[in-house]
Amino acid sequence: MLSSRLFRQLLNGNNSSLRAVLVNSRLASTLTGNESLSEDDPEVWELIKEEKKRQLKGLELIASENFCTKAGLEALGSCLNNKYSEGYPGQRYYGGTDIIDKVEELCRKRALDAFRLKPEDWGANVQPYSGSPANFAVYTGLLNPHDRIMGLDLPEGGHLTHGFMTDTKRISATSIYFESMPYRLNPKTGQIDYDKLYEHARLFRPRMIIAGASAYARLIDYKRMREISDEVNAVLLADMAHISGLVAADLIPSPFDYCHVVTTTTHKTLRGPRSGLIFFRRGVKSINKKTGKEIKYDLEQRINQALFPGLQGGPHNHAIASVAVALRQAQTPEFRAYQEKVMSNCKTMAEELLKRDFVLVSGGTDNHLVLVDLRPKGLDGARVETVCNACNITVNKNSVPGDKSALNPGGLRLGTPALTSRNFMNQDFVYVVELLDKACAIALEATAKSGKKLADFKATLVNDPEISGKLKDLQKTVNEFSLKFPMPGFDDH
Ligand code: DSN
Repeated sequence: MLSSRLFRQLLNGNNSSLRAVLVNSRLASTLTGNESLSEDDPEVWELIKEEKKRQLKGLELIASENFCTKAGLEALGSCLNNKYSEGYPGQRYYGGTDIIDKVEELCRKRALDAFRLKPEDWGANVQPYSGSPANFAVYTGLLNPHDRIMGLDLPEGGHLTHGFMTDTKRISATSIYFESMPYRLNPKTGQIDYDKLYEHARLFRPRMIIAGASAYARLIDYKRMREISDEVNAVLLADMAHISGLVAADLIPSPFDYCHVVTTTTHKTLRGPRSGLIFFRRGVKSINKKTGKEIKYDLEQRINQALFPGLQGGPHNHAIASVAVALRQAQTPEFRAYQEKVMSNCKTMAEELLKRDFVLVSGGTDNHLVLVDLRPKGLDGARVETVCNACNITVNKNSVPGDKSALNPGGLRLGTPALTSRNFMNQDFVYVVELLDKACAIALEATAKSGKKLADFKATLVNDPEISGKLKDLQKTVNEFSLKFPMPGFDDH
């Protein structure tokens, strides 16, 4: 019997008559579906192994990334992927969904438990494919086209789906279908300017205000945001994607105390698979002053209908099961200890950066990330990201307040969740900052040699023997250091 690999090699070779014989022979049916990935598709297998090596030997500092657990990945790669189940538990458009119903119910229950919510006060939709679809489902369910929304401006730390547009273009669909007006940071403090938000909300009269961010190192004052929302009769939506792990661990103020609706991704601090969740209030919203009758929230049906059938099709049941796994983990003491370490490591990272004269937007951090303003050092995000990439330090360039161009931003966003999942401790982050500082020194040196153009800068990194030598040395140091640490997940993929 030919191995699948040899069979494929022969099939893909130049000998057309051999190919014809193989295709017509019973050998062509050797694909049983039970071949391992390495046997069935060595090309994809090799790429996955390559990516695993990249993750292992690098320093992952992208604040929104994490390493999903082996258990979570197992659920993700399970037979639940095979099942269609449009609808919700008990009301499906397909047969054979009894078990799927149980999986989804379990996930919904764990979603409430993980955030200490009572089912009479809150409900959860666990079907969003990720954070952006979750947000769009909330807008679709609760707003009319062209209703007004206010979110933190993207260049100030907000998210695309909070209504991002520029002077010349409506970039996010959330600014195409709805009218958006941003709120911003106080330039002096680097923190959300709630007074301005209040002033502008009273003029703009939004139907929804969004509390949430992608690159904000401070805590959000949900109480204040609810007061502003109430004043203008707006729904308050919290997008807690970045911080949901910290909220689940009860280490920072919870958006559930004040918001009407809460969305999140599940793969950032929460450390699950790539997916999304929506939480909505249930029960009594207010009492009618004239009649004395209770007025109930009507968020649940509107959001559920918007998500399905409004926007999505079949739920990703494998992802839902994997989210359930993450949500159970999120209720353990180990998870809380992990999140404490995420925050403590982040404090250490911020302190070490400040010691090395880096400027941090808002001056520090209260969560899992820091936003570094590189401009005072004569650097920008693109240059430092490029140098870091060449030495396997993975970061992302980020706008900082006052940036003129989103394509060439002046900042760098750094987060601790991923490396903390690899057991990095405070002293390890001291060293991580030392390595980052070395990368910045190389970036400065290359800038001095290459001038203003990014293309010239990139060419200098490759062509200047002194610079490329320093890059290689730094890469070696990074690799040797990173490879000492374990990583959640499968051994080689
Ligand atoms: N891409 C995510 C982040 O990096 O924050 C948000 O969607």
